[in-house]
Amino acid sequence: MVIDTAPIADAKVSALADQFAREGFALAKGLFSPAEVEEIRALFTKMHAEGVPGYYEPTKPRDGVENPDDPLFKYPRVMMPHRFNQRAKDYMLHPKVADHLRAFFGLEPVATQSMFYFKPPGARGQALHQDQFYLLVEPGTCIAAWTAIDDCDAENGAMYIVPKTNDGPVVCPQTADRNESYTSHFVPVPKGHKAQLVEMKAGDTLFFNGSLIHGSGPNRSKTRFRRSFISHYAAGNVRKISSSYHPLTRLDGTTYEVTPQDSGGPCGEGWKGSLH
Ligand SMILES: O=C(O)CCC(=O)C(=O)O
Repeated sequence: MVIDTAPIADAKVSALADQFAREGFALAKGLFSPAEVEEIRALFTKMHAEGVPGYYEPTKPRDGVENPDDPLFKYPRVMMPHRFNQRAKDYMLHPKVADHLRAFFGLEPVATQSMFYFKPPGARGQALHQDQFYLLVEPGTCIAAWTAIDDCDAENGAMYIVPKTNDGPVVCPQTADRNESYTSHFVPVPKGHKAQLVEMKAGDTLFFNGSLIHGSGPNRSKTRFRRSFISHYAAGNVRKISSSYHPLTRLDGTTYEVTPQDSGGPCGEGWKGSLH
């Protein structure tokens, strides 16, 4: 399968860049072709069936999920697949994603992270949070590219974003409701703002700023997965980032070394080791 490298109309990208600057997010509809979505879905279905020794083992507890009856026990997230799978790396460095990131950062981007979420029926979501709390990119912030691999809506645990929180501070989180969220951190919606559900079709990519408050609720569907391929990026002038994201990857696929972040961020050092 060939990744689609056809250039995107500049006007389309710059309209999204205006929205991204104003509101901290932008939704690029149909950025990944149906064939690309199918390839990503098949890639991770195979990985789930076979595992990746040392990196991803479907029956090995992860994300603090120890209960075999928890849907996330059988379907944990795949973290950093670009480190051991070339196709995952190719998709993290997708030229269409890169075109958008250049417009949003105003600089050449570098990739910091990739992930795949299966979010099977009955799985808990991820409470509202800010990515920059974990990545601690300096200078500036990170940007996420969250691509839907299934159609997503309120029932199967689509994303929530809180528009215009990108200009607010990164805050020390409160404790999340672990019945609803498999992660422990929760950032409340600030006064005067409102969380907004983002319904998406498979192949749509939601870009959001590292300070933007976002998360998702549980998958309440009995039958539908809510799979997503997620990557994070920093601008190419990044000097520091939390050590778990090292090394970074340039768009040409080469390794980019930067200094580990020495600050613990707004909570100090105590939170380190908590999940993103
Ligand atoms: O996919 C989700 O449910 C949450 C993902 C997320 O918030 C993130 O990657 O930062």
